[in-house]
Amino acid sequence: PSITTRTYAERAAKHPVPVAKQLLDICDRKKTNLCVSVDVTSKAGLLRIAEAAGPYCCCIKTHIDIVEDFDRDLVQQLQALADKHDFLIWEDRKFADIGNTVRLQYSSGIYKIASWAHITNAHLSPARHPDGLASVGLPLGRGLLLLAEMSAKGNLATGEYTAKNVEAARRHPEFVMGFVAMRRVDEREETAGGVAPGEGADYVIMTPGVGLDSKGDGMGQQYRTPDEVIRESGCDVIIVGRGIYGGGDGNPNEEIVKQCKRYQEAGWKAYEDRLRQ
Ligand code: 5IU
Repeated sequence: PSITTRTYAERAAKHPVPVAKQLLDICDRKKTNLCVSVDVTSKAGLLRIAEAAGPYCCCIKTHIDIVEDFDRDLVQQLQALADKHDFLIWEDRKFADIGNTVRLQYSSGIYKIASWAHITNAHLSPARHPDGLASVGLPLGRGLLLLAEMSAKGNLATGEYTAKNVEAARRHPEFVMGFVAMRRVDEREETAGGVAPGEGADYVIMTPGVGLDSKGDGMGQQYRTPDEVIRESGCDVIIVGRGIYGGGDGNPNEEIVKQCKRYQEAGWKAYEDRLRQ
């Protein structure tokens, strides 16, 4: 049976990547498939939004390198919020260099991403094997998403490139937990380059470009609804940024909570409808 007819709980029980298991369990427990993307430039703003959104989401996605006043305390506080509200942290780093370089970018420097981010992601472009990242992330129990598709208008992650991502994922079943993609890229024979999905293979598809009130942002972003993403396209997690925090330094807390509830409800309804169809 197709992955889209299985519940998050059923999939969690069998998933080979510990962090994917954790994520799917959180979705089931909190009844949410919402990942909140927080692209703000201050430590206080990031923590405030994570605190407000925490109860309603399974994951908070960060761009840590845009924070002007980054320090170790920021990631410690973020980790404490993740424990308190039961969500995972995804640093949307989009690694894209050779194995030896990404290994260092992941483990070292100011951010030491591997030390605090449960999930990170990478472009496949420079190498067919995410071995460099796996050497750092695997011992720490981290998970990797490959960028099989993107949401922006006219992006180049299509066709053969998408298929190569799916192939690469199959070579690291214990570390690659899934894909950033716009649809169920792992179940389409034509995009998988003729390679049949592995027996019991389960990839978590996390999908940006989700908005209920807008179709785009004038800078290439394209928005679809939670129903289009989860039910129609078979993706697993909706990623919502400005639709929730509002852009700039962020909406007031009451508005963030209100929008979180709205997207959580819409995403969960789409999931329940998909199980029934
Ligand atoms: N993001 C995309 N599209 C992609 C990928 C990542 O929008 O294809 I890969 C990121 C960028 C931003 C968030 O951090 O997801 C979406 O934010 P908004 O919901 O504010 O557009």
